[in-house]
Amino acid sequence: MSMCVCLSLTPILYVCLRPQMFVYLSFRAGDRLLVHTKTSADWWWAELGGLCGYVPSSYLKQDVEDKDTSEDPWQDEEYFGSYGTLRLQLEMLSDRARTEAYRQVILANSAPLRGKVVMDLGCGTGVISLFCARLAQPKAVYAVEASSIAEHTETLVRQNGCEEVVTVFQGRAEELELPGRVDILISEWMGNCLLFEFMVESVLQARDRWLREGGMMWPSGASLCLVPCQALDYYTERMGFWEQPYGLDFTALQSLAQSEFFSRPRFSHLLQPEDCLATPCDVITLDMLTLHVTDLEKLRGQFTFIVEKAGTFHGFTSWFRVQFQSLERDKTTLELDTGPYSEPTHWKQTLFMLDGPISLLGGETVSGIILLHRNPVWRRHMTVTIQWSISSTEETGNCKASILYLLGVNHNSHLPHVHLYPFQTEDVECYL
Ligand code: GJV
Repeated sequence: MSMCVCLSLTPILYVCLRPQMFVYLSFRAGDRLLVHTKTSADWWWAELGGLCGYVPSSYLKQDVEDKDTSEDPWQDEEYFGSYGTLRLQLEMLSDRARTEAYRQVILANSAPLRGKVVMDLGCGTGVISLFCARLAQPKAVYAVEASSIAEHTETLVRQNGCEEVVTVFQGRAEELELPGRVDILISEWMGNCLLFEFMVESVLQARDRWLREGGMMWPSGASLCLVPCQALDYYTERMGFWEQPYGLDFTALQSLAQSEFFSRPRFSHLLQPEDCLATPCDVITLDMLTLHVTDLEKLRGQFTFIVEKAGTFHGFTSWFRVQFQSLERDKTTLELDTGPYSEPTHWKQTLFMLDGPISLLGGETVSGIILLHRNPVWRRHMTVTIQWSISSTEETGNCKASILYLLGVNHNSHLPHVHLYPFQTEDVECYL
């Protein structure tokens, strides 16, 4: 295991000197633990193999030889390394719904954009900056990009005759000096489940440094959406398979299959509208002008779904919507919706499977909370917890369960690390 700076605390790697069993977190001599919090002089909150618990501090000594302590909690090398490839740039550019949404925003605001200074954070190949220069008449566009793709962006700007207006700045937005403040900060920062990758932090920091008083953020708002759903095909493919493959009974593998396949969210799930068991709702909404970086540590949402038709409840699906407020008063706000009722995007949707399917009747309610807990160590990752209960209108039954997920899996397989940070039940309960 490896670690780095976590919030104001500095997790340090320790080596266990003597065996110690079952005192909160069990560990053995030689185990290397990640210490999150030195709760008291005697008891520390630590993590081992994805599990957290209290450990007696006297049994630990600091592992001074840990080479990994220098590992970057932002994983910038692999993060920007992957965005330097055309594979990812192509994936984003060829996402018509996404790219067209930004083009429409610029087109609809072409008149008020005249003479304005725009910052395009994470411009990639510069497509949004080029839309600005071509479709409106801004005074200047600062196209900021940290990955090596920026070396080509400059050429594209010249080839499209926009060099008078668009200036490319290669580097991390946090470390750059711009010529001055901007009127509009535009960025396509959204990840799976809206926040994964946490590029939003870079956007908020840039806002506080470079956006002039009264300036506009695009997107101006964002929301995370959720719906209870059926996922019969996925369930059958991963669980049903073990029932009688080639006439044999492999059901003994089903619990293993459940923990292997369903203990992580399924990214790139395409939810069919008919598999929604209720009307989707926004569980978390963000105002990009007022949101603080510290708000991102723990976000909480509530939901109550009324089941619209009888069906099998396999899990929850989530996605996001972002809004682009007009620069002109009373003009319509445009929106990019990545949900099942809109044109599919490269994000698709994210499916969280339950331990097992549950039959639902029309009129029953599924209510609960969703928590997004940002990983204190790996800053581009988070844990999603959904705690829910079902109650029928006749109030004949009530069941409750929680599912714990970590979004620390490969995103388009360009983040090779998998870092488990299980959510503590106490954390959930203090929010109830
Ligand atoms: N500074 C400059 N460029 C960045 C930064 C940053 N702090 N963070 C990300 N990028 N919607 N999840 C760039 C990154 O290299 C990539 O080209 C683009 O922004 C991300 C766009 C889509 N990712 C997303």
